[in-house]
Amino acid sequence: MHKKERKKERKEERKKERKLYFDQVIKCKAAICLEVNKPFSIVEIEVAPPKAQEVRIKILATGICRSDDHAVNGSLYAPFPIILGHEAAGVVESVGEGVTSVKPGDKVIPLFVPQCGECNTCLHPRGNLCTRHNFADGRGLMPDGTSRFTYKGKAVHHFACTSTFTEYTVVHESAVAKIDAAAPPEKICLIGCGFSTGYGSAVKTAQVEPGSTCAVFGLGGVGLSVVMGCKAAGASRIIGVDINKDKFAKAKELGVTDCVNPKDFDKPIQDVLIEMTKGGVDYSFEVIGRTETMTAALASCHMNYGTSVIVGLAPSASQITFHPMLLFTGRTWKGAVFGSWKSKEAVPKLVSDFMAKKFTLDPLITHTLPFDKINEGFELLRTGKSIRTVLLF
Ligand code: COD
Ligand code: ZN
Repeated sequence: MHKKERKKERKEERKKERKLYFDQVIKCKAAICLEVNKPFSIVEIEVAPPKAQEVRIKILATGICRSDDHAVNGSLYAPFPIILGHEAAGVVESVGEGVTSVKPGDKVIPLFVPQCGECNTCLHPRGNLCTRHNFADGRGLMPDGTSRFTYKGKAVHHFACTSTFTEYTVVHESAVAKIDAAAPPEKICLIGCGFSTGYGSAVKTAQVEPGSTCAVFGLGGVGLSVVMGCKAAGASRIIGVDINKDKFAKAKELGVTDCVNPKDFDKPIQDVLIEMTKGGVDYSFEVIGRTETMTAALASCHMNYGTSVIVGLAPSASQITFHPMLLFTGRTWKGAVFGSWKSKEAVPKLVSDFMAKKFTLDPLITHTLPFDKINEGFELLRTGKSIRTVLLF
């Protein structure tokens, strides 16, 4: 073939490829956070097709989690403009080259803690924070260093390997799990974060045993999920600790046997719990995110054999000072993200357990709103009126 003709042919091919690419770009509605502390803007964005090993998902329902608000107000670092949201359920719209674990039409939950299945952590029987795909790297980009979102011609950042405040998102294959097609998205979206984080802290991180005594500090949505986990594990006494007494009624419904408000006492809360339990609890959980309550929860568990689990995330600049005697005398101090679950394998099982009625999510969902009312949903969270708000598309 003549050189000139070959050049022309290649040009045509590239044109076709570009056309195919733009034919596959989806224009859809998304809630963008343009700057720190600004309300969400509902705008039309472009979502590029998934590259190799990536999956494009149509989001059906997404929960609003405290960590999204931490990103809005700057206490959790996030690069702006950004599409937040990390607790959702959806359907696979298309897949990139090489994707084998999901196909178009599959119902899925995006995973903010990915599981590649091949790194040292994923291969270890216990670890769950994939070392290949760091959930907290803060770059706000896909693993290849680029974004799939465009707004007014400029790239928009991804969040926590997921970005679910949009009608369509793109995630890496390691950050999505196929679930039961019959599962109700408006409920099981909570398995993507809040529920699994709390429930797993009790049944997997602490491995609460039947007959044990537990104390849960903070009775928000995650704390209530810890309560459910303690109950499922057979705890015989569950002490709920909260400074807001309005939280006690629901906590009791879910299995809390004793409610304690630190404001009702003029001595440290650990002394109250040690007295109540004649020496301290077997397991304590800090589900507030404050360093003072983390140390109080540790001190509340029995020396010799008590275990305390940190579930809440403290402000990034904070440090803890505590007397080494607290650990020297035998207590164990642990922490966990996403309830220690290996996400890709555990999430489908948790959904099956929900379908088999092994636990309920209804008590956690206090509000359901259309996606456009996202700012209203965040106000409900900030004013303490909601446990979880689920946004529907
Ligand atoms: N003593 C007792 N109770 C308190 C105190 C106190 N000093 N201060 C606040 N509380 C109570 C509040 O009244 C409230 O009821 C509860 O503590 C906190 O509940 P919420 O509703 O604010 O929060 P949750 O349950 O939705 O989430 C709490 C976390 C601490 C888990 C969350 O904020 C967090 O830190 N998340 C990051 C940890 C993580 O793993 N996240 C996964 C990705 S999101
Ligand atoms: Zn979350």
